[in-house]
Amino acid sequence: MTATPTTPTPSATTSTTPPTTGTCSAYSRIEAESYSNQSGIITQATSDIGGGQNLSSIANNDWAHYKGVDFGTTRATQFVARVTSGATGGASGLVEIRLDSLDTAPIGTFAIANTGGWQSWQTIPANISGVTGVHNVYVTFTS
Ligand SMILES: [Ca+2]
Repeated sequence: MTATPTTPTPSATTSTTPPTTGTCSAYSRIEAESYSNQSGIITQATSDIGGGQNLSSIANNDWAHYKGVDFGTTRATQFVARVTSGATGGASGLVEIRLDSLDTAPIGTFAIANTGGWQSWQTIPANISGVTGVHNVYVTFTS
């Protein structure tokens, strides 16, 4: 199994006014390690901007869950993540974003290939399918 350490930071972007309600705004930075629950993931110190921690040891079928993320009333159409990967041999990981259940169809996906090292951070945007309201966000990993 190929480990693909990545640190998605679920934060939607839009040109509209951010919402002010909900347990956690989709329009502010959400630290990946602030998950409510997860499977297969560990946290470690990060060299990314701002320090703190990142998710690590991410492998196939691992996931992280973020409770009560408020997307507001205007459709959010982009998800932006900070990621890094030192995977070699052309290996890449697929990140899928789901709402409210691990079994729902993804609202957005993006792939992560080698970024130049395991602490070589890049910002990756992904389109999402117009999300409003408060949701439990699941980020799942396939490699
Ligand atoms: Ca972090």
